[in-house]
Amino acid sequence: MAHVEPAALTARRRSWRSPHQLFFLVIGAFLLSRRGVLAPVLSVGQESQLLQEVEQKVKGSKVFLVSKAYCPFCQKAKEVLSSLGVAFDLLELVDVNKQPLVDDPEAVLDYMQRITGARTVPRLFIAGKFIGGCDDMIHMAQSGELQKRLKDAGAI
Ligand SMILES: N[C@@H](CCC(=O)N[C@@H](CS)C(=O)NCC(=O)O)C(=O)O
Repeated sequence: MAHVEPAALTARRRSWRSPHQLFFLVIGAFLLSRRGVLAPVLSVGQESQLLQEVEQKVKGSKVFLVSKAYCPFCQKAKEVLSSLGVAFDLLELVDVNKQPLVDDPEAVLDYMQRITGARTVPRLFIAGKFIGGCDDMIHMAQSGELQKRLKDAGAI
């Protein structure tokens, strides 16, 4: 005679097996991540924390400049802002030797590409609005438009 397992017993077996499966899944993911196999996936959280901070600066700062320390256009942009007496938030992605100063400069540049249409530096934001790069800043300063935007933002 065929042995028929009561439905309640089968259900219990299924339910005690799933925590074990979950356990092995977590251990497996942990081991793979230590070997670097899942590193690109698991680092997304970290990377997005940086981008969240950048987004906060873009939206929350009166004046926010994304820069690379070795870049002559960025140095000019900083000079323009300083000559107008503006205190600004500065994000230096790399130092004068092109060494990274943040976890992932490329991710920030990708984000700049997404929100401003280009990944060159400098990128200037006033009151949450993208203004332009160095050439734009110089032209706007010559016409007085930059000073107006800064005044409207309460930055000067
Ligand atoms: N015409 C641009 C020039 C900016 C520029 O070329 N910046 C360089 C760094 S000095 C850059 O970002 N190059 C692209 C790259 O490094 O990926 C401006 O006025 O902002």
